[in-house]
Amino acid sequence: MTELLERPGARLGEEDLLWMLTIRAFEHTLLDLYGKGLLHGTTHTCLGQEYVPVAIEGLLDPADHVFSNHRGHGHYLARFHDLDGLLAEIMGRRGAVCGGVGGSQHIRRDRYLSTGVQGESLPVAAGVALHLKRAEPGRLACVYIGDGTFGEGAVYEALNIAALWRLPLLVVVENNGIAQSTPTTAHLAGSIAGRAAAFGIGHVLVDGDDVPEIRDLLDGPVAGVRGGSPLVVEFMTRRLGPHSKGDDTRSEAALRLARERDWAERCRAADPARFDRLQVRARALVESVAAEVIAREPA
Ligand SMILES: Cc1ncc(C[n+]2csc(CCOP(=O)(O)OP(=O)(O)O)c2C)c(N)n1
Repeated sequence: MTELLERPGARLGEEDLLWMLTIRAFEHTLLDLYGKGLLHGTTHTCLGQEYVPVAIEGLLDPADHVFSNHRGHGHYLARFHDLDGLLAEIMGRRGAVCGGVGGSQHIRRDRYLSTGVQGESLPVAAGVALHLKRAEPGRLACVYIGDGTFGEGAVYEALNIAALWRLPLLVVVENNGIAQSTPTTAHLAGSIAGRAAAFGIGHVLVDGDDVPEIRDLLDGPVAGVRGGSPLVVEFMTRRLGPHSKGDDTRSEAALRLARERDWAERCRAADPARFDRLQVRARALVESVAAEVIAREPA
């Protein structure tokens, strides 16, 4: 099922756009802090993919479980709107959501868990989905993975059991066309849709970035997940930044193509005054949070 969306931005709510822009500002700030030597370890930004968790969160309930991956800042922020807890976690400062021991990739909070180990979360999410089916019918487990993670065998064990036991498992695939430095065309035989079909699992392709349209498209299928029909939703998206900090191996032409397809360009074109106003707000918010967190004591 493909939806090509015509006028992204026209129906986008102010709060959703604000959070898409805030996540973007947060990610740019992280790269900036790295450049200044103020951040250590690694981090993977979701630049270009911010609309995915914002759209998905609109379909979830706080009582649903969310499992995130190495590129998870947007997943966390779209769910909790907690800029300072996450930045403090990444910087190892007081007020960090996991006391500063999890860092960028390993966050645990309420019904949210992320891991930097590719594919690790799928069997865990399937187990939680089984628990929800028994103990809290109507809730679901949502797990975000990248296209490259279809190279992990654990993904198929989880899909098999999810289909067999009719688990409320929602797999959100952020297919950004590349896994670190390997293009999807060089690592994935067949298709993600074909792999879901092999297990009798439904698949929805989202080939657009208009948040209200995406929610309209997914509303029915996600209700089906709650009733025990596991689902793979594949977003055709793009990574605007490097894999982590400065490691982008793509050609200039490929990068230009990704930038041309950036949701932000179309949102700006739809309503430049609103876009600019919210972008100023988002940047100011992140800037003030960053200044405050940098000044904190170590966690
Ligand atoms: C089991 C495992 N193998 C290798 C890695 C190193 N690694 C981190 S991210 C990544 C690529 C992931 O690609 P994809 O799933 O497409 O997600 P994307 O980075 O594009 O968001 C790799 C190989 C890892 N984290 N875990």
